Formats: sequence, C-alpha cells, structure tokens
Amino acid sequence: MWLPSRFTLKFAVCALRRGVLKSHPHVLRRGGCNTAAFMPEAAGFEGVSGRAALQEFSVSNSEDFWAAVARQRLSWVRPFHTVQDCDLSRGRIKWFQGGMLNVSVNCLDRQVHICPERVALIWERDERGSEVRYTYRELLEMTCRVGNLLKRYGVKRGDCVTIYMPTCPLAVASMLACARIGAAHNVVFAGFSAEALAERIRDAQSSIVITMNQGVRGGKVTELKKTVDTAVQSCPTVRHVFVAMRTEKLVPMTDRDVLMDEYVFSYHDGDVFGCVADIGWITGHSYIVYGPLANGATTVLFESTPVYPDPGRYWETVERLKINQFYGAPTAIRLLLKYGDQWVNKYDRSSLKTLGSVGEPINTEAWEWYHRVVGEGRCPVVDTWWQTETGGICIAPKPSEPDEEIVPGMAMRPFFGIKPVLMDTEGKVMTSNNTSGALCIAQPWPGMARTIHNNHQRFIETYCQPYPGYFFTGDGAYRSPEGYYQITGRLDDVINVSGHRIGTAEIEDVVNQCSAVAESAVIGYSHDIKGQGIYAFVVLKKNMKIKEEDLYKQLNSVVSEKIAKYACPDFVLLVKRLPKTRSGKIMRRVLRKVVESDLDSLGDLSTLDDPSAVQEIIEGHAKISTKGQ
Ligand code: 6R9
Repeated sequence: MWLPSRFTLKFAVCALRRGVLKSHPHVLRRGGCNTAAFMPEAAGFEGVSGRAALQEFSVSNSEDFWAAVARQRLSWVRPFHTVQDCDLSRGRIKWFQGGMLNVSVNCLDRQVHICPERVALIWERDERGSEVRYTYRELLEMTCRVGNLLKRYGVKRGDCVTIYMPTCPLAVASMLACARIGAAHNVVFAGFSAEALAERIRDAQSSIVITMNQGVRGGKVTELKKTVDTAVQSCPTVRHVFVAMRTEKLVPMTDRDVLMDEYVFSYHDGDVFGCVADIGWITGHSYIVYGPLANGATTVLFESTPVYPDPGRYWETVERLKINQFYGAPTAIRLLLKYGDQWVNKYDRSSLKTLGSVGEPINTEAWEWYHRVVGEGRCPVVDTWWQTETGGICIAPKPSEPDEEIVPGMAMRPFFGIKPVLMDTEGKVMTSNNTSGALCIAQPWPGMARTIHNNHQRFIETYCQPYPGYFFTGDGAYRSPEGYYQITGRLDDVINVSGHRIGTAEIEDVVNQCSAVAESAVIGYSHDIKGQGIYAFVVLKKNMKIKEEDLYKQLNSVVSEKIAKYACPDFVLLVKRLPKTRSGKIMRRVLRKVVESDLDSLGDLSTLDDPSAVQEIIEGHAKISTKGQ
C-alpha cells in the first residue's frame, strides 16, 4: 500500500520519532534534508537531492526505488527475490515475486508493536457528538475475533467474503480479518439495492455475507439485514450471514444468520486523518483503511452526510475531532458552497493543515472556496488524481518543495514512481508541453490493478491494448507549459464541435463561474451541421432568482470570453439535481441517453445516488425539445 502524498512528511517525522530510522544513521546527511523529509528511504539513493531529482530517480531506477520502499515500510513474512516482472503490452503485472506479506499484519501488528494505545479509528457516528475511538490494540483484537469467526464458519484462503456495511469500525475489522486469513473482500456500498447486492455476491461467489441489523445515515434508518435477506434468495453460494447490531432494533433471524458480539470501546488522543469517503469506494479502501493504518495514523470513519443535521456537519466534526487532513469530493464542496460561508465560519478549523480533493475535476470556484473559506487561505488544497485501477494517488500538487506553487484545480505533479504520458490520436507519445492528449502511464508500479476478477482478457483489452506498452487510464489531460498535468475528464465525454475537441470539465468549470450557478453537467449531442452540439444541465444556487434569458446571456458571454464562441451551449436545461453515482460522480452517460431519447438503455439506475433526478431531467428535456430554446 502506497502512502498518500500528504503522509510523506508526517511519516518522516513519525518514523524518526519511532526509531524506524535508527539503523540508517546517515539518512539526513546523505540524502539531503529535503529528500529525507519526502521519503527517508531516499537516503540510500546516491546523489539524489530534492523532490524533482527523487521523482526522476523513482521512474528511471524504478526497481531500486520500489525495492527500497517495500523493504523499509512493510514487514515481510518472506522477502521477495525479484522486484518486478511486468509486461504492460501483454497485461502481465507481477511485483515482489517470492515475497509474502500480510497486509493486516502491516496495518495492525506492526503498529501495535510500536504504539498499541495510539488511536487507530475515530468513528464519527451519524448522531453528532457521539464519536467512538479505537486504539490499534483494540482494532487488532476485534480483527482477530472476526477472523476466527470467519474461519470457524469455513472461510478459507482465496474465498471472497461480501461486506455490506456502512462506514464503521466493524466494517474495517471485517476487511482486515479477511486479509488476515487470506480471503478476498468484496465491499458493497450499503446504499445499494437488493438486486445490485445480489449481483455482486454472485460475482464473488461468497459463502459469507457480513452486515448489520440496520444502518443509520443522515438521520434515516436503512434496513440492511432485510436487504441482505432479499438478496441472498438469489445467491445459492451464501451459507451464512453475520449480523452486527448498529441499533437496538431486533430483526428476524434464521438458522443461516449468526449474531456478532459487541466489542469494547476506549478513548485516547492521536493524529487525525479525516477522509470522508465511504469505505465501499476505492478512496475508502486506500485512504480510510489500508493507507492510514499501515502508516500508524488515526483515521476517521465518517458515517453521516455533509448536510446532516445541517450543512455545518463537516466543519463541526473538524472542530470536535481536531482533524488535521481533510479529504473530500468536489461534489460535496459544491453542495456546501451553495449554503454559504456562515456554516463554515461557525466552527474552529485551526487544526486543519491540508485539504484534499478527489473523484472529479474540481472547478475553479469550488477550489477557491475550499482554499479561501474552509482553509482560511493557509491550508494547501491538493487536487489528487487517481483511479480504482491505480490503487493510490498518482498525480497531486504535493509533495513539493516548500516554496513551490500550487495551481488551482490542477493535479499538477506526478507522484514518485509514476510516469504519466500523453498520447495523440495516432497513438504516439506527445513530448511537448502546452498540449492535451490521452493520459497513459508509461511503466508499472506496485499498487496498480493486475487483472479483472474472472476476466483477464477484458483487463488487457481495456487498459493494455489501446496504447500497447502503456497503461491507459481512459482520462484526457492537458500538460501546461511548466509541465503540470490537468485532468480534462473522461475521454468518452470529450465533445467535438466542428472539429474543435473540448473536455466537458473545461466548459463546466466556466459555466460554474457564473454567480447564479451551483453546478453543471455538459454533454455533446449529435448535431447535423457541427457534428456535435453542446447541451448544459445547470443547477442554480439556493434561493437564486434569475430570469432564464438573463442566465443564458450570462452563460454565453462568459463561455465565449473564457473559451470561445464554439463552446457556448446550444441548450441549457435548469434542473434541481444532477444524476450522480453514490460516490458523487456525474453520470453523463445517463444524460446523453436522455438527450438521444434512448430511454430503454438508461441501464441500472438503482446505483445512482438519487434515481428520481433522472425523471425530472426526462421531463425537462421533453419540454425543451418540443418548444425549442
Ligand atoms: C479515486 C477515484 C476514477 C476516475 C478517474 C477520473 C476521475 C478522480 C480526479 C478525477 C479529475 C481528479 N477523477 N480524481 N478527475 N481530477 N482529481 O475517484 O477512483 O472511482 O475509480 O474514479 O475519477 O476520471 O479516471 P474511481
């Protein structure tokens, strides 16, 4: 598990404090102060000084780099004999062959050995002010109990356990327990329907599902056990359902069900990393569970929503838990921006050091607000680009030298060991700056995906074949004259208006700068003359009153001024909500289907955050297309 970039400096400090570096007395002298601060291991890299030199070393001497990191930061049961054996063009990705480790041992036992009473988890329960802290020792105990239970019910190495739970300590312990006994885990977001859950259980062929009697989020109770009962009816592999109690409510139990015991709580202080994603998404896996725990950090499990019981929830939580790093999604930032600054200013945010953003391009307005209002202009905002397939952050403004700039809304700098490249339409690497292309990664790194479960051929076709020898991300990016990267959105979303190719993110960024606009989604639709026309879906800020014609005029003038006339929307539809995934990404695919009047192939909408948003859009679009604009 690779470190989040924000952790590197902190890790260096912790490592010194904990004596990890004792066996490397010349760390600071040989690597130079700067380099050791980024990464203590750099001390062993002859002649490397400063962030840029370390980044260069990490890609040109990739094997030495990753071997040093792997040896220093992880405890191995058996050391590896070969650092890597990869061939991207064939989809062969093998790292650390011969080596054996247990990630749960690295997240728990290693930390318990160093500092058993440090707080590992702070569970920020939906009920405000009732947080619960777990030390590394307690989390290890809980994990061992779940692991034993799984073994007792026949789970073996290589099996896959389905976890259908909200973000909570027992869910983390269940993930780590699976890893401990060599089983895989299939964490399904606890808002998914019985049908969506059943499909994922069948795919994983799980014999065990772990769930809770009920879930609580945003003050609403969800019947998790009931959903599991329905789902498992069509899942013949399931033999047992483990049920933990989140509320007092007793739910019907059958012979198949196993009630899990309660555990012990205790309260301690510690450093606090607050990633407010759901553990059902990759951000939750890497930056709530494995990343922070493997580095001995204290991690927050946020069970609630950004607006429950009011839009000050995040910042009240920051004040109460003294969160140092806050990591969230642009969609939530845009939502909170709509409610105004007073919800932020009410709370003391002096504990905050770094603000992170992930999941989508962060538009300029949201970035500025996050930086100026939330971070009081003193916390760096890091726009981190990565994907489920990359395992961890690949491009981010930090780490950087202390005086280096951060450009709003740009992921900017490749992380250590990552070599991004841009490809042109002919599949050639573009070497110049100030250019846009398809974002690929030129060489393998240990955290990357190795295959798709039960479908290696699809893995090869999707990621390895489009640009042979390179890992294809599916995203487009722009490289600035200074060599910084900016993500322009999914390549499937790129619009081609009369031969001008433009990313949806670029137009949305400008549309969102209109004072009346809270957020927007832009898509291309087929146009007889221009090839593609531009259609913008716009959500207005709270209590905003503006005449539609005035809004269109404003939009046209700002888009033609900041981009060009060809980028002005042909259609603008005002909507109350945009269709989004549960992790907050705008589903432009659904919008395209509505505009193409292809309603039969909208796909499974139950995985949307709010499926009813689509109905409003269908109706709104029908009006526009009959009356014109
Ligand atoms: C971590 C995560 C991956 C896709 C990715 C890209 C988009 C993520 C972004 C970003 C612009 C950023 N994305 N971070 N776009 N700027 N900082 O989100 O994983 O759910 O797999 O999504 O999200 O399009 O390809 P995942």
